[in-house]
Amino acid sequence: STAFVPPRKPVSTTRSKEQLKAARDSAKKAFLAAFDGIRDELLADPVIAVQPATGQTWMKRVLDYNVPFGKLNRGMAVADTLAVLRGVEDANALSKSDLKDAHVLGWCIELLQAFFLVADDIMDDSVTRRGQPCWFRVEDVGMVAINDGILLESAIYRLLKNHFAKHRRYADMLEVFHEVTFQTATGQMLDLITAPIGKVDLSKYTMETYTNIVVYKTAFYTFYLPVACGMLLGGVRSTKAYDTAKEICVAMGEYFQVQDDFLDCYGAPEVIGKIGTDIGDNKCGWLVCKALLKANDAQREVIAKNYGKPHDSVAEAAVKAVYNEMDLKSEFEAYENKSYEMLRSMIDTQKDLPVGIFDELLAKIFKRSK
Ligand code: GPP
Ligand code: MG
Ligand code: MG
Ligand code: MG
Repeated sequence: STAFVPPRKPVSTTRSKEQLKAARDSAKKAFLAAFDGIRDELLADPVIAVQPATGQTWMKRVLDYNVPFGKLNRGMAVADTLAVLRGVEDANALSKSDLKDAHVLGWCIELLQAFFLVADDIMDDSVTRRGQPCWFRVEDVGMVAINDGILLESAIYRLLKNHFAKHRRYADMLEVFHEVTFQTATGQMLDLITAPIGKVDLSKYTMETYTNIVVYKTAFYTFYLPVACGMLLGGVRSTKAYDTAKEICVAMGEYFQVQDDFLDCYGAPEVIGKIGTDIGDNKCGWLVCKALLKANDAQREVIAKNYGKPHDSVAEAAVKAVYNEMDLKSEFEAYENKSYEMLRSMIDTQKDLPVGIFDELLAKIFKRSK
């Protein structure tokens, strides 16, 4: 396998902040515009099209409620990655056929994300998602949501078959979606069994356990999958390049999930679109792991008494008061700056892929508030 030769100079360095933002907005608009075609294609699927109108309408509702929302960072990262590999300014400058392919794979990733979120919200007993009730909480949905999740996942493989059955990397595409799904479900398993309802065991909440959970449940599907999809479209064959991408994406994913855990407690629900549940759900989250490293006996006692009590706002407030007392916000800020430095150096010292692939990903998440 031959090494990838990166374009000589990152093209975007000459552009102002405003120009970059305008380019990003326009790429997002194009990505969202592609969803209509994706949805219609899925509704026209031979399996769906022969069903009674009630079934077709339900499928449409599942897709429209759960897929084209959120930040869409994962989905758009496919086109961003491909643009860097092609040496063009940004996703907007890709050829029509490259952009189409990147949009299809991008929506496949957003379908995977929709599937995970529908299922995760049932398991975490969450209330809202992306500023609306979780799908399973919608009046006539309930546990039908479990099957809807399976439909969302199945839709990925309909799109892949429709668009890439003859692509030379079709098998690699299928493999990366399957592998990443397996890794994510493994992380979700660890997340759930480390947080049994009604059984609080603070000795389990260590940073080692934590890191392992988040790498599997978040990092692979959030960062490695979009980058790998862009690389497959870009014709990258070197195994080393995929390994390097994985290493950086895993580190980035860990940082991203620490942010998610911080925002679960400190984010504003109107901004993050969801109401935090980690304290009540007994989760092995970053904040509780950090708190237990610093706690004195009294603080540890408060956590032990109040952690893992679902839907108990008094208990939750008591835990949050301890977090505030320990100034975990400052701990998080320090972690955030340290992670940024570490990621920058990982990105800058590797020679297997253009730095631009990771610059954009890092820029989008550094100090994020949602
Ligand atoms: C994030 O956990 C991880 C996922 C959404 C992956 C779920 C995987 C499955 C196989 C269902 P989280 O519960 O912290 O996310 P959020 O805060 O968005 O609910
Ligand atoms: Mg969860
Ligand atoms: Mg959750
Ligand atoms: Mg969370």
